[in-house]
Amino acid sequence: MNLIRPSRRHLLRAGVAGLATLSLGGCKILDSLGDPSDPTRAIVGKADRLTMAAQRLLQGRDALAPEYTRADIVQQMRPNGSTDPQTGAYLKLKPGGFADYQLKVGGLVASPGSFSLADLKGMPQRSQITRHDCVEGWSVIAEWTGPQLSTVIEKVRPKAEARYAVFHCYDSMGNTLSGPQYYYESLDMIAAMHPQTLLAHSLNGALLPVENGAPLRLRVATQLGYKSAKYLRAIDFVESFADLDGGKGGYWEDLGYDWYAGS
Ligand SMILES: Nc1nc2c(c(=O)[nH]1)N[C@H]1C(S)=C(S)[C@@H](COP(=O)(O)O)O[C@H]1N2
Ligand SMILES: [Mo]
Repeated sequence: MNLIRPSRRHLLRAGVAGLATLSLGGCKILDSLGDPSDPTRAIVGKADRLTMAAQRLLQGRDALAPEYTRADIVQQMRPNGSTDPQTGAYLKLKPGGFADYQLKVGGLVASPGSFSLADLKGMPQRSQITRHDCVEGWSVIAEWTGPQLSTVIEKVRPKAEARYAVFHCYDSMGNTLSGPQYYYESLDMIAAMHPQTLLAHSLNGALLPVENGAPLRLRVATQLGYKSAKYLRAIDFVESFADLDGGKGGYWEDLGYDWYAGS
């Protein structure tokens, strides 16, 4: 703690005070997970009270999200946002059961690559049962399986200038003057390399249904639901996302949500 400068110490104290007064008031939690007043469970709104720096200092940058058991999976993953993309490229892939799917990974990397589902399934796999918290005030526990994003990152080898991974999706959220508004998200390298950040192809032991992001979605166990981009098309490593769409690093961020959605 003696590394913390006074300004940050002040910030931290404010953060801890915020934590102590958190509650889940107004939130509908679908899963019954014990005592809702336990501050480690209170997620909605926490990102507003703690800055990313303070939270990472408090928890450690590799702090793990809680993992659960199969007995804690009490319902299906509730689909939200896009549930049936209608863009041309997606509709071309879907009838063949996504057999021709390729995840393109490029940008500021030494070795750009394209990965089929077989490639991704051939990498070391991780299954984790974690809670998904949507800012709308609901949570669901589900089991996600796929390679860690870090495995793919090690293959493409981002250059030193790469600061963010940007995730481009197949689904359009509507149209703008310059064309479809595709869903997108971004993570910094710490979150991208986190052991619980997965490229998930399976949900609760079965292939990912279309409504939950088939054939591949990002699963960020340590942050709120909107960071877990579904229908992944490409991952691009960039130095800055300021010139991308609304410039805030994600579809919902452009509409005002926090970029760092630590939970
Ligand atoms: N491509 C894409 N990813 C997305 C969304 C979306 O609309 N499009 N919605 C986000 C939000 S707000 C949530 S809560 C989760 C919902 O995931 P689910 O449909 O599997 O429950 O996906 C996130 N990722
Ligand atoms: Mo959400």
